[in-house]
Amino acid sequence: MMDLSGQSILVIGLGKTGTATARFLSRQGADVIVTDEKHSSELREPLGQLQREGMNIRFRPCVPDILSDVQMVVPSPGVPPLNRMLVEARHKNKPVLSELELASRFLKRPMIAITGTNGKTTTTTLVGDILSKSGMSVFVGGNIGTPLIGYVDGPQQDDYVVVEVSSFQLQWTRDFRPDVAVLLNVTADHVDYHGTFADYRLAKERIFRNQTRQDLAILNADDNETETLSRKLASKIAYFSSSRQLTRGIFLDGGQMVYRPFAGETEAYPLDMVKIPGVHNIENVMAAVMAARWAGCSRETIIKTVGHFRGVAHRIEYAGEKDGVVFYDDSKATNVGAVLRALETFSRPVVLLMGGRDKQGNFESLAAMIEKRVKTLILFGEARERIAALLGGVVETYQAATLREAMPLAGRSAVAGDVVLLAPGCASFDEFKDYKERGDFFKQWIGSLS
Ligand code: UMA
Repeated sequence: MMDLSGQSILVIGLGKTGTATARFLSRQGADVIVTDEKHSSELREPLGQLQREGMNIRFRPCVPDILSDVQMVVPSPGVPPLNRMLVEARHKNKPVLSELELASRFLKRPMIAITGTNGKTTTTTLVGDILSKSGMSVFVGGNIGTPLIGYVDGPQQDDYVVVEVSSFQLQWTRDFRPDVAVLLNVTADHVDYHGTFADYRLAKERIFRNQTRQDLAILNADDNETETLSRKLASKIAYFSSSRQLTRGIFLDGGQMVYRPFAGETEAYPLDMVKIPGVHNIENVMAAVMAARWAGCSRETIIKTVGHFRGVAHRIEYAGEKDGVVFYDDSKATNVGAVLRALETFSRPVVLLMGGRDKQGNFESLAAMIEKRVKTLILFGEARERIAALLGGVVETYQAATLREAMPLAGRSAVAGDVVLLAPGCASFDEFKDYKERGDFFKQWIGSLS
């Protein structure tokens, strides 16, 4: 723990993280300066809230001058490392710590931290579920929604803390040391923020940096960089693989997931307990099983909880079945990359619902995958004509003005054995408040079929 009282600390960004951080620091007796690239008039809500709570904070416009008076800087995750305030802070030798780093210094509970380009929300949620079903009390937070700093500001009464951590939060860590750290996969993402792919990867690997022999690192044996990484780690290592057998770790063998914690000892899990689709989800479950076993959960509770787990809402979420047609809600797929990932998940013919408010996505890049996986394309919303012009000729295509009108078309196009997938590749705002309302509408419509 560190003594923050009387210290002058600058918090950059007044979103979820910055607001919770400013509150925490003020309660610790620090002299808190908050700044944001937005004008204070756009920040009436968070500023007003903190002031009503009696927090000792001052707002200053976001210019490097304000750094002279501070002893430490806590940037919000969304502030890129090359932001001029951060460059200047380092130039002036001011320590820069992320909210995650700060929070972990005050954390008193054991922590399971999960990162990766894809699947971290699913895995974090699942680990949280298994631990709770095992009778433990758990705080689930981090990048998934509630910053960890808010948790350490409270009584910290839970048995475990399970946090989703992003490369943005890991960037400014120093002593951060989770008891269990999971790296699911690393593929290109957020390069605009980190500068290069190598830097993005290095930020993710910081999750293991301070682990010791008492701690567990869970790694993807199928990732090319894993071998190099594992040589650098002091932690115990548990591997998962969806493509080959392992002497230690968890892997697939026929219809089973086999966990071999030590050479010679094995534990089997039926593969059909996994109800969420795609190999990537099998990998997420594998990582979750090892984290949960480490935390003392039983095999039986794991099988039961995984069997009931339907994934995270609106992310390739199983939404129901009618006459042999299975429906999936991927309303969260608001860009072309996410549509591609969703389509890779299915081997059965797909009736794809795509459209909404256009974000000028490069839909043409979907052509090959659509030809391979999609049987019928149903386009809706403002973007429908542009998408039709780019992709309409590839497979049978229909258009409807709204998702509401598109749904019956999808219902009629699908036969037993098909998948109906809502993966819009667009924003929802032309018809709905947000992607959640769009996904809920889709699920209600399916519910009304039976
Ligand atoms: N701001 C600046 N300067 C900048 C950038 C931002 O002043 O250079 C200000 C903005 O004007 C705004 C505030 O900072 O007022 C926003 O801060 P933020 O973007 O860090 O957002 P938060 O509300 O604090 O939310 C963050 C995470 N956001 C990002 O990492 C971009 C949320 O993850 C997370 O849920 C939340 O903390 C709680 O931990 C979102 C996300 O998209 C879901 N994460 C990325 C991902 O999952 O891929 C990493």
